[in-house]
Amino acid sequence: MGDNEFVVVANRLPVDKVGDHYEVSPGGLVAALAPVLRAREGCWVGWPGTIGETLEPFEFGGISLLPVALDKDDFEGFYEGFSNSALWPLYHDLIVQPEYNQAWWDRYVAVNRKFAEATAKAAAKDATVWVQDYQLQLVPGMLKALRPDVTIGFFLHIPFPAPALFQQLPWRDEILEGLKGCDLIGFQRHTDEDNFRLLTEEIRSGTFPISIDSGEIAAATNEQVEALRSAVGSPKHLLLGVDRLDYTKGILQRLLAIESLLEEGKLSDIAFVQIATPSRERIEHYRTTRKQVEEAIGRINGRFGEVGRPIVHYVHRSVPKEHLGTFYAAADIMLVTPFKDGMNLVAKEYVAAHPDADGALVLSEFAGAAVELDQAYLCNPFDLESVKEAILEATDPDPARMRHMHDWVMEHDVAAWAKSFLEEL
Ligand code: GDG
Repeated sequence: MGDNEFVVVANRLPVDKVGDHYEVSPGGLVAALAPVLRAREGCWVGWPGTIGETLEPFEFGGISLLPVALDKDDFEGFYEGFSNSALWPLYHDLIVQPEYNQAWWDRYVAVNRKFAEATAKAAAKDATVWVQDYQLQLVPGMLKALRPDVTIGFFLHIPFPAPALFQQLPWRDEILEGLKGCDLIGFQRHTDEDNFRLLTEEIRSGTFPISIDSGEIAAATNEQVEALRSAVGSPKHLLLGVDRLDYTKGILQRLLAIESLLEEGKLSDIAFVQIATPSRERIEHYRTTRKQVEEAIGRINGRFGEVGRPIVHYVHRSVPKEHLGTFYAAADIMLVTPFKDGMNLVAKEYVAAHPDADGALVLSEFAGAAVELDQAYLCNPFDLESVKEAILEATDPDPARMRHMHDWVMEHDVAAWAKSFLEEL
């Protein structure tokens, strides 16, 4: 038993190794939880992101971090394998075929046990523990067995599938048993919660749509915005996409919609900036997606670009947070077109970056964000015509719609999200 009154358990610690030292990775989750962790003698249990490295607990920005070591087999079986090649596609409604593999499952169990044991050691008597996301669904059950005194919350950041899909999973009973160890399970949308409740009503559940640190979206100056717009040829309409390069995000679909609009002559004088952060690059489906996206970009530029004036400006790197703010502010139309997404924070970040109510958001109905941001130009990414229509509508936006969404996002930030979950717990 430890002395931490509040423990956050997540696959990743909120740090990244830069050279030979660690830096805090500035995500919304850490921004929301840091004050709670500081106020309540808390710690964060997670993997530091380096394979095969065993680290001692360390302190960062007033938060104690408790590293869980993963070796190469853990990384491949638990992370790339079971979490991202079985659970991820299954929970996103089979956009690609999940792969069910016994050895990966065994690693998933073993790694969840490591996390549960580390948490059991760190938590004070009667502590509150908050477990995050699909990689750690067995932790609540394992932890409850080790430490019946602690109160356990669980939040699922990604969608929860309909029972007919969930039941494909060879280890569906074990996952449900694992989740039943918690005292409260939280989902992004009511539909996710409803899907879960069709399987069991034994645990308390709730819907808590996650948000962003709305006040922290880097403000951009007029000079920065102008410099960016002129760098892409001062187009009439600047379109933007910002995503991890993941097959759930519908990047190819938005490219095809733009290509088709250009072909039909319905759209002209545009530039499209697509920032696609490298993600899970050793997994085959991610490589295929990248190939298709890059092929489409090449084709579109070849067909419709001019020398020195391409249509699509493609960045396959991570961009510093401060620069993202400039991209958001400069974009006339933000394209968020996932086939399925738990929430999609990019949509909320774009809205937060438009205090003057300019700009327009094209948003998939299948993103969790569409529930709150219902004033966006909504589309169905499975229907190319619907994406095209939404883009055309967004070329002449109604500022009242952005105003409404901006006010909503500023008020419902990630701190409010964390507070509502923890109060319910
Ligand atoms: C999962 C769920 C749910 C992106 N590129 C860069 C960069 N980003 C930042 C964005 C945003 C975050 O990454 C991405 O968050 P999303 O919510 O859009 O998507 P996932 O990564 O799939 O997140 C999702 C989320 O968990 C939270 O619950 O909303 O549904 O899938 O904050 O700004 N940040 C920087 N450079 C980049 O190039 N600095």
